[in-house]
Amino acid sequence: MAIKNAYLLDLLQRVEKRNPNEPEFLQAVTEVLSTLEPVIEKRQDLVDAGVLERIVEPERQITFRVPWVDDNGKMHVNRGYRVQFNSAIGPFKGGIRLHPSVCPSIMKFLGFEQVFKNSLTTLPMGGAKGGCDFDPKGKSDNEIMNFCQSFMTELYRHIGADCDVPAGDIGTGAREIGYMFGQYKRITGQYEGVLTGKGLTYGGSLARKEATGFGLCYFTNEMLKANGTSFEGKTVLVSGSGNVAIYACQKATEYGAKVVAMSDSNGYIYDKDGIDLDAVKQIKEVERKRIKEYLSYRPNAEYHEGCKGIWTIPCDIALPCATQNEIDGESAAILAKNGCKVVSEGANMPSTPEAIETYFANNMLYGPAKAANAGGVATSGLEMSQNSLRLSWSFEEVDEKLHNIMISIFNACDKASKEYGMEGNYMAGANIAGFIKVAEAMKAQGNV
Ligand code: NDP
Ligand code: 2IT
Repeated sequence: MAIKNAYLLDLLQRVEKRNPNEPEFLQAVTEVLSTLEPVIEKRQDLVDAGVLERIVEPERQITFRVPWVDDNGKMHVNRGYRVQFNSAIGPFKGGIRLHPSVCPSIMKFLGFEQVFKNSLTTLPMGGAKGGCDFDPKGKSDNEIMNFCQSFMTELYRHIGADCDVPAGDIGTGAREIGYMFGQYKRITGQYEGVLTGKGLTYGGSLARKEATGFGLCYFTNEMLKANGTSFEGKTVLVSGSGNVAIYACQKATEYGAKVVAMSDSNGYIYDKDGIDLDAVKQIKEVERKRIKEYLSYRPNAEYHEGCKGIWTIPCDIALPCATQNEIDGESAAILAKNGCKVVSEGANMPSTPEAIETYFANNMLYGPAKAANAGGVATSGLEMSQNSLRLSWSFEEVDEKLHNIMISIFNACDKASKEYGMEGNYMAGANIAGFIKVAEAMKAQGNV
């Protein structure tokens, strides 16, 4: 959507000038600002309070050296980050990404989006993101531990249960969180809920592992229901085969859909009989191998090199659960041409602006990441509550709270889209609903 409002255009130009060479960050800011025009027109008070100028600038960004020694005694140096974007509605909160592509632009787009996403959860969490350009692939457990300890040896001074609570993201799962938690405790002497996604024996929450994928399907199910349809009998593509993808596949299947494809960064599998999720869990969660190993469990399935081809498989519903910009305009056009009616985002910003335009031009239902994948961080919020209470809730209890949060997120997006004259545009609804709560809190707290 093009920005017409002069104030928003000027603000965007200032952001572009101040953040050159940060294409992902500018993409995320442009998308949000393009949907805020009707809010700005009604709420001059928020403009006067300088809320918008402040919301596009992180409160604090930390960059640090992460030296670690591999199993052969060789020293490596990576670069670590924590971008503490906004703490208006609660302590900073957001994941840690370990991937060679990690850079300031990616950290900042993720931190920026987290502000609005966390606001939508209804829980008191500000937005942040962190990470490192470290590649966990092919590293031994010992190397992963050495790396995580070094990373935390700097990060610990910037975080805390009431200040900033990191969690998992790409490349950071329960193993990494465990090593980081151990190092935090060792340095500070504090046993506190400073990280979420912890193991169940030391303060983790049941259902956190499943939460993003399950939440994505709970949100999508509400969106489908509101538009007179359901998952039942639908053919679904799920990209990725990591934490989010696996549990999205599981819940979509439980809802009566048939997931026929999954992927990793090397290629994708197509199983017309429906994905055997036990095989995927064994390959990815236990053996940490490549998705092409799936053929040794299901010889009749197909494997294709290259991850983009997954979007050429005919489907009713696409659930991108791998990474940013994985669906471009060309892939979106192929999805539409093949009859895909729904795209709902498990990954953060998986659709390029051209892809999003294509969804709207083809009247597809579009579940935007900030709303659709908020179940992970929402359940992190529930883990924080359990840690503070020094209690733990049953799987059913957490799952029910997660389900209710996802229903309320869908309703908030739907309501805001109607109130601001963009009915059915859940992207605008999510941005507006997420923005208003944070903006009110920023205004109330003065010019900090
Ligand atoms: P994992 O590390 O568990 O899995 C990531 C998956 O995506 C892997 O299959 C990986 O393949 C693939 N992938 C990663 N980078 C690329 C790339 N550049 N190109 C192609 N494929 C890629 O991460 P998660 O499942 O936790 O995260 C997936 C997405 O969901 C991310 O966008 C993340 O930000 C988002 N998300 C995660 C949440 C969580 O709670 N974990 C919450 C909300 C959003 P390979 O193994 O080959 O690298
Ligand atoms: O992008 C995300 O919302 C996450 N990676 C989860 C963050 C969290 O704090 O649980």
